[in-house]
Amino acid sequence: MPKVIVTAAITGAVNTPSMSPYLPITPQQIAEEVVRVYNAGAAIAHVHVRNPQTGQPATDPDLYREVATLVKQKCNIVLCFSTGASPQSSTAERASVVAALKPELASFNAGSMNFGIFPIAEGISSFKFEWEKEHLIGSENLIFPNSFKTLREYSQIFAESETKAELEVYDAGMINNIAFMLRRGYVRKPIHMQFVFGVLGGMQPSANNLVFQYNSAREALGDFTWSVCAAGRFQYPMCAMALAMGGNIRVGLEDNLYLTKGVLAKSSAEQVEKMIRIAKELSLEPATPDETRQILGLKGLDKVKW
Ligand code: KMH
Ligand code: ZN
Repeated sequence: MPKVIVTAAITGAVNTPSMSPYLPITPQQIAEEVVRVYNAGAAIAHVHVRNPQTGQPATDPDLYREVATLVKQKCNIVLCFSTGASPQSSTAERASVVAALKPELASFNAGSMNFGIFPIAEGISSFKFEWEKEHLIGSENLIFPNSFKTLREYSQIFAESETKAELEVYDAGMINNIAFMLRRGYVRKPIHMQFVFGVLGGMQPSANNLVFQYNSAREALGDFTWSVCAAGRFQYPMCAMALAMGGNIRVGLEDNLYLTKGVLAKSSAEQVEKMIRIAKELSLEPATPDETRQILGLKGLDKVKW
């Protein structure tokens, strides 16, 4: 049967502790979640880290190392660290995890954009931690910076670390940025992209937009591997569309806190199980981590620094 790569985005940097008691915060909690999604059939865990006391998004490579070391004792899942981190972090801080730990795979955001998460604050009556309100409200005036200089600098860090880029694409113009990076040799084929839908400031989730992104990428880049993620309730339908189109999928509490309408997911693993049920109905099998390494051309777990 054809294989589908299922990624679980464990915690992210958008959602805050007041939104769900199930959001993993400490390295221990994050690592336990990674093992849960592995057991549910995910081949990649997309990992952000947080301040263990407050849950505030963090970039400290030592926190990532703690997660990775705990995970390695239990399973061989592919770890995809975030260099998006939180849009509030500096670009140098965001990339520090790649230079320090040299992971097999890491996110690489393919352009700058508005990144509005302030409307989420309207639905929250009380905050557990002081930082949460400003984190959300402040995003009204926030640009997620990924200038061409940053793209060039990140490319160099990724190349030196032999880390494959998972190129995050939120908008049609970012496909053009990737074409530019290919022409300049910043990135090399085969390239892997994550089409992201539903961020306020990026493309909104719809069948038309997914087909448009896919066709635009084919026209501009030729061959590539790809995956889809979408914010909130669009997570499942957009992933289902990706499955039908031969793409890979990402679920997880980073993108959506719910399992069904009004029911919080107790773990990203529940979302993985749900999408794998749907995939199997479509005669698709989840790829194992080692099959994923082969499909994406990753360097292997023996070449990481943890
Ligand atoms: N936060 C998501 C919308 C990253 O971590 O670099 C996309 C993402 C990017 O996961
Ligand atoms: Zn992320």
